[in-house]
Amino acid sequence: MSRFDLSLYLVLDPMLSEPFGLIETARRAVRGGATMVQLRDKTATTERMIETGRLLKAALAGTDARLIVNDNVDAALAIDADGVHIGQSDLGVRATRDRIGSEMLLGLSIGSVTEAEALDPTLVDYVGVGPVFPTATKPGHPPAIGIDGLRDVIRATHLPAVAIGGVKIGHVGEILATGAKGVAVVSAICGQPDPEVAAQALRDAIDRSLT
Ligand code: TZP
Ligand code: MG
Repeated sequence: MSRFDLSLYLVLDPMLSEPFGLIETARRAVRGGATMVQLRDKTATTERMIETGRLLKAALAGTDARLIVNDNVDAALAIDADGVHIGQSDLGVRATRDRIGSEMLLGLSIGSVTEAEALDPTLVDYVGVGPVFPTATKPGHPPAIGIDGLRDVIRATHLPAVAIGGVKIGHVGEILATGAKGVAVVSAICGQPDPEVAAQALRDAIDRSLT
């Protein structure tokens, strides 16, 4: 396996994950075929992020799934996560890379060709592109860029890209056809009756599209 596989990227949401909890949701999703798991909690303290992140790391041990921490570099380092994911308004790509060193993965959210052209590809490992479709999971998100917008942004960068925002199983084929290496989802896994079944269905759709 290469260093990381973006094909099915789970972004955890604490509220949507309540039925099983974050750890069990992640465990089930990975059993179903999720390849990346991002701990994203906009309200948690660093202490709590670390606590949850360590449990997640233990739960994912022995799998090929990579653990990424959203925004919080201190937490990512304390957890010894595989990487950090930042947005346009976070610490900044260079400052983040300086803090995490050359080995940890760095993901960056982008939503336009301008942002794709502005990023330094020597500092970033992958991009999250979106929101592709409107979504209730991220209130106040920037306007959705659609499949055409996704294709334009992906063309403007050579970095591997994962598409995010309102992605459901029926979108997998058209998303991967833009050149995206995978789909990132919250509610299509976290909010489902069984995250493993949901992940497995996405996994099957992805594998059908990638072959
Ligand atoms: N960033 C852009 S859209 C989004 C994030 C974190 C939320 C995606 O959630 P969902 O439920 O997969 O639409
Ligand atoms: Mg952020």
